Amino acid sequence: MKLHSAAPSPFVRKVRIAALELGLFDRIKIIDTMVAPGKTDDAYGQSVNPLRKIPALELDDGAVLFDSQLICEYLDSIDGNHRLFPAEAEARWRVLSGSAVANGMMDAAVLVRYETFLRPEDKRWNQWIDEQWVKINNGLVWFNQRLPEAEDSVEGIALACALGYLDFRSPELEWRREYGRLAMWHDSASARDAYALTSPEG
Ligand SMILES: N[C@@H](CCC(=O)N[C@@H](CS)C(=O)NCC(=O)O)C(=O)O
Repeated sequence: MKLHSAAPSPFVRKVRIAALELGLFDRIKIIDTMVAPGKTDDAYGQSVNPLRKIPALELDDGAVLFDSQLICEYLDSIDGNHRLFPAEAEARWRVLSGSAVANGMMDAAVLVRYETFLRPEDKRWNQWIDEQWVKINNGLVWFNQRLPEAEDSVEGIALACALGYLDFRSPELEWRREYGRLAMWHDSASARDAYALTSPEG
């Protein structure tokens, strides 16, 4: 399998952690793919992912899976033990709700990055940026009150990637000062091999 990737992407990190946790990482070849606005690889949009987003996973039979959540679910199905996506209904809805919030925090953080780092300064819209930060902060409040039950569910993985991306791109946020429970949870999750091996870079 080939995973279209970029080292700083929190969504790619989510898939890499999932593959490491499930013992599937050695079956995946990493392909560096450029998708940042203004620098996109057109051939990738035409032949791999029409949305030109990463991650995308090309299977050995040529089929392509996109969106980190779907790729994680696929990897979990190869493993067959429902480690990332619980089978039992109540646990499953809880994990899927939490991962939707964590994925949304990552979306907002990546959009802020594009808006502040890539968009020319005279074209920026500060109110829109502030609204993305409100989503991120609301997510921090929400998770601080409702920690994931497992560090290695798709919810736990997505939350660790969202928090790791905030540390990486926005250390000035200092979210740990207000969200002590979440900080303790993140310290514990980050000690797992799969998390430590995939710290964001680039
Ligand atoms: N919902 C997607 C989001 C993926 C995503 O936004 N990836 C970013 C890189 S971190 C990207 O491809 N950005 C390029 C673009 O939005 O055009 C997923 O979970 O895989």
